[in-house]
Amino acid sequence: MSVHAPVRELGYLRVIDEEGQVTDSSLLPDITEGHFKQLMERMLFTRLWDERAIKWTRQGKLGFYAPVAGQEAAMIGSEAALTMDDFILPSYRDVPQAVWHGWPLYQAFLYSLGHQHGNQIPEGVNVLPPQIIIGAQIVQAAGVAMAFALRKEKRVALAYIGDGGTSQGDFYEGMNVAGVYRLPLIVLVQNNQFAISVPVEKQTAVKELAKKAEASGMEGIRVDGMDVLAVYQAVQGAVQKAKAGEGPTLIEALTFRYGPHTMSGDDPKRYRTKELEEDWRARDPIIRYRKFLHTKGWWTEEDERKVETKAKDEVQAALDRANQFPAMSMKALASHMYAKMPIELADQLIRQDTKKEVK
Ligand SMILES: Cc1ncc(C[n+]2csc(CCOP(=O)(O)OP(=O)(O)O)c2C)c(N)n1
Repeated sequence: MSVHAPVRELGYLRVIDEEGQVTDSSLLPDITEGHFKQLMERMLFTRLWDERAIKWTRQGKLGFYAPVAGQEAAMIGSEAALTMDDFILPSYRDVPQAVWHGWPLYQAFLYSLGHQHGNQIPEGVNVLPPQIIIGAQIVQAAGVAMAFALRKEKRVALAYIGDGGTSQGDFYEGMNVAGVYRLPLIVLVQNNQFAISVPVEKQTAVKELAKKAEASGMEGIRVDGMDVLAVYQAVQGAVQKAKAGEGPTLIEALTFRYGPHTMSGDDPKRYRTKELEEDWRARDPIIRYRKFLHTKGWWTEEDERKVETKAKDEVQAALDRANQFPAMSMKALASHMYAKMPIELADQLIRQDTKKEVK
């Protein structure tokens, strides 16, 4: 069983504490009341959507699903610090950021159902399909950032990766290129403490993942990933720096996923203690941010109800729309991959068709 240093003993950027109290008012982002509220609306919507998606996966209404509860501050705070012109490269868990950045929710459900239309990101939406290959998005993100630099466009690429992903070769390769060419890249590491069942201290020897930035000659920042304002501030600073031509940043957000790794049979009880889970739940990003908004007088029961109704309706409507798509054929899975279908694959498809006829 893993032993973790309590997060509060480690050095990191934090704007509000667990009680919603501001730690240092000079750290508060310079944004409007509406913008402060929007962070709450999006985190709450995401939590409710996650609850539905978990339920629907259990009922067989969705396919692949990676729960996000606990990580909303890291996800929503980082996306909110971008402009829609900036580019997001998500991993399989980073569906909320991709959706808030313009990927239609019904397509996210089609992705979950394994339908190819899910990954056909609409023209003008600056998001790549969620990456399943751990670490591969960091190399791609360095490429996207290089394109922005070559075209002299004031845009950044933001790539998401987990703690486990920072042990992959692709992570180091992408970081190295970004560092040496001073590319407008932000790598946001959501350190949720586990790579499936492997605790972070068992898969990498460095204590602070932010230090992995040093080897690439880039700045590394550590933030409280349960504090949406800390994440927002760190990413916004990194965006400004990148757009001023001052290079890439690695941000490590300390967070926790409450649920299983994915809905495909993972049981966190086998590798995490109840105490550890309770310790992290006490830092919940939504509860603490709600307290902060209450002290400002910016959040009411009515605001809460409105988001609940909106989430319920929109998430259901998105699933209904996804369900209207005709199921994909086995042939469609392979047909667009090759100019000339390999004989083994053609053979399998013929057998598949014959099996159906026999039934
Ligand atoms: C290259 C590669 N190796 C292994 C896997 C199998 N795999 C899927 S998720 C995962 C753990 C990733 O953990 P982490 O990077 O911490 O991200 P998290 O799921 O916690 O968000 C692994 C090993 C994979 N998808 N790709």
